Amino acid sequence: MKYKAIIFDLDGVICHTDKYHYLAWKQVADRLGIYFDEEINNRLRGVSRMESLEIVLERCEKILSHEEKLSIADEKNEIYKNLLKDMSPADVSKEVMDTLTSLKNSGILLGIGSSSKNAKLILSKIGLQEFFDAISDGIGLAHSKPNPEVFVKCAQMLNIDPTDCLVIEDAIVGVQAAKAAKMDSVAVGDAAKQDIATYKMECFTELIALV
Ligand code: B16
Ligand code: MG
Repeated sequence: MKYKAIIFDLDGVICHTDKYHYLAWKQVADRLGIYFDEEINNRLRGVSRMESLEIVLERCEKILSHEEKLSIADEKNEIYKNLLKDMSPADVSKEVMDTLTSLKNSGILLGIGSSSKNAKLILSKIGLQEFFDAISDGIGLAHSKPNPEVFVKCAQMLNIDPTDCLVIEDAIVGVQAAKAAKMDSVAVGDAAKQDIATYKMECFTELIALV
């Protein structure tokens, strides 16, 4: 096999809660009278909650204190978590589940590298909290993607050299983070619209031939 480990981004790769991030930010932006649309939401992919808030606030004329910003971020997170409440294993497609199972059976190590502080909550809802060999999430992360920290931490947890890892990402900042970590990457979804990753993938099952 070409790689010893695969590190998956969570949102936009294993499951799709991007629509919930959009709805939650939209509700908060509307309350604050700030313009927000799907194009702005696309810039939030892979970006931490507080950095996402700064992007949302680019169109806010008022200067907010750090405490006010924390409170808005909490408000958004409560709305988002409420939208996650009905998630279940049915939110993982058969194609993704079959591919993950086949890779696991091949003996390659599987990790998660997500910017989300809710990653473990989401994984438990979709029934995959015990599936991965390592989960590197947004909790305790000093730098958000495109910084390589989240992927470097995952490689350390797996006890694997970064150059032996392959990252699967839907965010452009995520592909940049993989590159900065000296890892090859596969772009899906939004990230696949640009030629920045090592590979592009339209269908998840293509991954089996890549590793
Ligand atoms: P939270 P990923 C990222 O997850 C999302 O793509 C991004 O939109 C979100 O702002 C970020 O998590 C932080 O999420 O507010 O739950 O901590 O794609 O890196 O799995
Ligand atoms: Mg993502």
